[in-house]
Amino acid sequence: ASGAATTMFPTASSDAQVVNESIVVKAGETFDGAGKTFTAGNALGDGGQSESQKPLFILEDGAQLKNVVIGDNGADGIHTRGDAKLENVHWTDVGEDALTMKGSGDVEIKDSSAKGAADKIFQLNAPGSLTIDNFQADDFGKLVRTNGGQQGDWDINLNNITATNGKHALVQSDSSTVNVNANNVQTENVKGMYKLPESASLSIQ
Ligand code: ADA
Ligand code: CA
Ligand code: CA
Ligand code: CA
Repeated sequence: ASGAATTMFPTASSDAQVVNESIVVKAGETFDGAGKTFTAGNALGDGGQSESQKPLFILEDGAQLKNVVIGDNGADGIHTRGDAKLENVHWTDVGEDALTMKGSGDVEIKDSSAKGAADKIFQLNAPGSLTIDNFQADDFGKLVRTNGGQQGDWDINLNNITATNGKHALVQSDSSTVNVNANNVQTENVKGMYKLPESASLSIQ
């Protein structure tokens, strides 16, 4: 598609399923939320900026997550432990962050959205690739952040993105070997844009 991302921001359902123990999607399996809203209970955290919160979902290597709305308590969002695919996943109010790559792998996210991130949406703590296609972000600090001060081989591919009202950066990394490819990224009121070391590779189309 050559236009902006077409994904909408759904609203959280008032009869959300409260998650008090992280839901583990086992290696190679698919969790289909059928469009339901899942919100964190207090056992996972309060959705603020405390780093000790737990995720609603843990995706083991090769797991897929689809048709999920994460509701008003986003806690520590989603953790991936290897390769993962997400489709039609929406964060209505990002908690500490929305998704963390905890294990190296290739993570693909499509037809999804996130808003209300006091700081990061995607936090990359292990090397690998993050490929996002057809995604809307609004009201965030950073869309993508590789772990502060860390070196690693990351490939970050942004395709068909609409990002509005970003406070710090679209992509920020301290890694001298990060590669960022941006294809049809539309932004409005996003401060900082690409904050990367000189040696990083950045391709914008
Ligand atoms: C911060 C913190 C890291 C890590 C990260 C995260 O960047 O400095 O240690 O906790 O958040 O994964 O949320
Ligand atoms: Ca954090
Ligand atoms: Ca976090
Ligand atoms: Ca929030």
